[in-house]
Amino acid sequence: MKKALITGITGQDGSYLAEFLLEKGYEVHGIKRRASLFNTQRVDHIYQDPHVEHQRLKLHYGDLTDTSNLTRLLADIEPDEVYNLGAQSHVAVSFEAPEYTADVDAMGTLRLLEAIRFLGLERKARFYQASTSELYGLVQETPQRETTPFYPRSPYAVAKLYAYWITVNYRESYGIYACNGILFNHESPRRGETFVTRKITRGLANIAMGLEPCLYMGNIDALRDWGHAKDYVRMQWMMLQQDEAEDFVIATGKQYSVREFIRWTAAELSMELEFSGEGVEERATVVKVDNNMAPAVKPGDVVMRIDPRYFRPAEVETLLGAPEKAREKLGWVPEITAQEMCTEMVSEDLKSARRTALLKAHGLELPVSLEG
Ligand code: NDP
Ligand code: GDR
Repeated sequence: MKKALITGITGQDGSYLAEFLLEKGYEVHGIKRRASLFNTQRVDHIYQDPHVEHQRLKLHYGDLTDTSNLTRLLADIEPDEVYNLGAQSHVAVSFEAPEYTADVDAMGTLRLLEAIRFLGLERKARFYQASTSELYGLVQETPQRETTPFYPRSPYAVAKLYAYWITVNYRESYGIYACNGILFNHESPRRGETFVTRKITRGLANIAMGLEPCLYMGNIDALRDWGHAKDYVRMQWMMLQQDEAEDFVIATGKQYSVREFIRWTAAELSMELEFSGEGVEERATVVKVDNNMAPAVKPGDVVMRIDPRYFRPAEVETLLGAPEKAREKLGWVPEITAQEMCTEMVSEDLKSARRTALLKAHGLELPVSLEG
């Protein structure tokens, strides 16, 4: 039975990858951080009681900032595949916590690679690094492919640039099977609530049910190439099954604006929006609505405004990937479109908003976090 170790198993991708590998028959080990509240919601449905025999999902406490912890876990587990998905992954937060972001995202990658080398696991453990389209930042070529020069625009992207090159360097220096997946944005109902797509689907679903008054956004002109996390974790595994380790761009090759994503979400909730005003004065007003879907909304309601606190000190305005290498060499094509993904996300967030609204109607008020 193959063994995989996933850092970041409690995150969006980690949870889908764990499901995928369990289905393939792997023994899956994941590193979770100690937190003062439970933080395993995304993997609770695949949790296996450690008291039961032949249990194949095993969670270990750990942290990418802790060298001895990582080294000990690698020595104990001796994994065939290591997926380094753990990261401080929020671009805007990286401007607030640049040093921590570098420690986890850049040095954390080095710590893992060094542990593999130190333990003599170079020939056994294959290594996947969660690289990112943020490396392209201020884009030098459109669409972006494996050969496009990098120009990172945030502490997050600079840290990930180090991680990218140290992965290449350990492959070339020590013969480790190590590769970078340069993944463009990918989302799902499990996406963290403060990333833009989930903020929109959750926020507008809450507004539809009267749980939030208005959505406050940053740069809604930003253009992204959005795919579904389920399609992208399949590719992470495929990259480790080749004869030679190589780096791949993973993207859909289609691009939309944040504004378009707001329109799609509103349409899923039966709201037709009109955008008016410019710059920080821009707003979205409801012109038509079906109250069976969105009982708390009426025509004339302003459901989106701009709040400059969501602008970034340096912005990545546009990203569009060219996934030809992945298609030609690995036969990978994304199966879920951005619109289908939006439909799924809205449906899940609406279910949750309806549950909260129902409880509220019965006097069981639950706090709704409005933090963006
Ligand atoms: P998430 O933010 O959902 O998950 C990040 C994971 O990393 C969580 O499990 C988190 O733990 C863990 N983590 C954070 N800090 C540490 C630390 N110090 N030590 C150990 N683990 C830590 O990210 P995604 O699942 O969306 O992304 C997975 C990876 O892919 C990340 O590296 C991200 O940068 C990269 N990426 C993501 C893209 C996307 O569009 N989603 C695109 C390209 C790259 P906890 O749950 O406790 O917070
Ligand atoms: P990104 O994702 O920065 O591309 O990083 P995010 O969803 O945070 O932002 C996408 C774009 O939307 C604009 N935006 C807003 N973003 C957020 N979060 N909140 C807002 O209110 C808002 N308004 C507009 C942003 O400015 C940006 O242009 C994600 C992460 O998953 C990274 O870890 C990963 O590496 C990259 O995708 C690829």
